Amino acid sequence: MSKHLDEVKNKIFEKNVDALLVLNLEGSNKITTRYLSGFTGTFSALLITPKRHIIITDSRYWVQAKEESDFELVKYTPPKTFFEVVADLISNLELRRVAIEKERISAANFDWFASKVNCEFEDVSSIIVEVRATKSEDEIEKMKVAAQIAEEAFKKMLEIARPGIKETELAAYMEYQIKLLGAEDLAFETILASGYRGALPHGKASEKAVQLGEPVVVDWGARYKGYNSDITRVFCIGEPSDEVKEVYNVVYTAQKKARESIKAGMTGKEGDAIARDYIAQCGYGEYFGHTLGHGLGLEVHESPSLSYRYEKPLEVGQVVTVEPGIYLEGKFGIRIEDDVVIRENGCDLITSLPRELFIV
Ligand SMILES: [Mn+2]
Repeated sequence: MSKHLDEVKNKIFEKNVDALLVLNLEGSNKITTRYLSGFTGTFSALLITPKRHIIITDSRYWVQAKEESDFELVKYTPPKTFFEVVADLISNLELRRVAIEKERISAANFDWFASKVNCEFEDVSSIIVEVRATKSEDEIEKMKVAAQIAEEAFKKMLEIARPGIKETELAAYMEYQIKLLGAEDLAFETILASGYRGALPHGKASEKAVQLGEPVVVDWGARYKGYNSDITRVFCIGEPSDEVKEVYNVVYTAQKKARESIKAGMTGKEGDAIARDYIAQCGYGEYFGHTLGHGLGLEVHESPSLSYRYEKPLEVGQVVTVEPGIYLEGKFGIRIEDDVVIRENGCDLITSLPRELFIV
């Protein structure tokens, strides 16, 4: 049995519930399903009691479920419906209080299902999010591979960069490399924005041609065995202007200060303030509009947060991005992003690509 499943069960069964039900409707809860059972399909339910671990799925997934998971498989075929099978199990096992993640099911599906079964539900979304935030060394190893694949693909993309090439061509080439290098998928849609478009923090690659000397912001990642990397670097084809260099140095120093100070016990808000205060001192405070970083793992944005709104202390083993940026509308944008693991006295880098401005 997986260590994650053990941890989640310990926390949930303290809540005086009889079972945990993980409903994964058209992929609505692939994350928890994979985390607890190993199953990666898009239609299933997990029913977990202190003694039994059951996976319910249809014929599309029977073979896959047996291969990926050691859960006991309950098959169903027409005329039985998915919800009927789940409801029957709940009543046969005499489950009175069932834990569920309300965040991972639509309000309509929940109301409908709750009306068909005779039990109470307890929302445990936040418990599972919390357990997932702290990574094991095994998860961190997967995240390192996800980072290495992404970094290698970026370097290959730089080899084909030349003035006049479209953002979309560079992004497509890099995404192709990510898949060739063994990623199961991209972590998210690649952001690749040159010149004035770099001032859009989430500007996805467009038909715009890259010009000599303008900074190109690239924010990309790979997914490996479920775990994501999330990196941002900036490159220029030829020498950039002095203004670009100046802004780059401010972001570089802000990011370095944050990376060198963040450690367990510091709150997300305190972490965010390290970079934010430095950028403000340099006169660019109003141009850093987003938070310093976010948790990273099976999802690209998860708990915890390096944010002025997050007042909880960071914990050993949590993985976060550190990504200050400055965006000058109509001119250009600069962001530098790395992924780090929180440790007792500091943090360890997962990413290893140089952080200086790349000039090709
Ligand atoms: Mn990010």
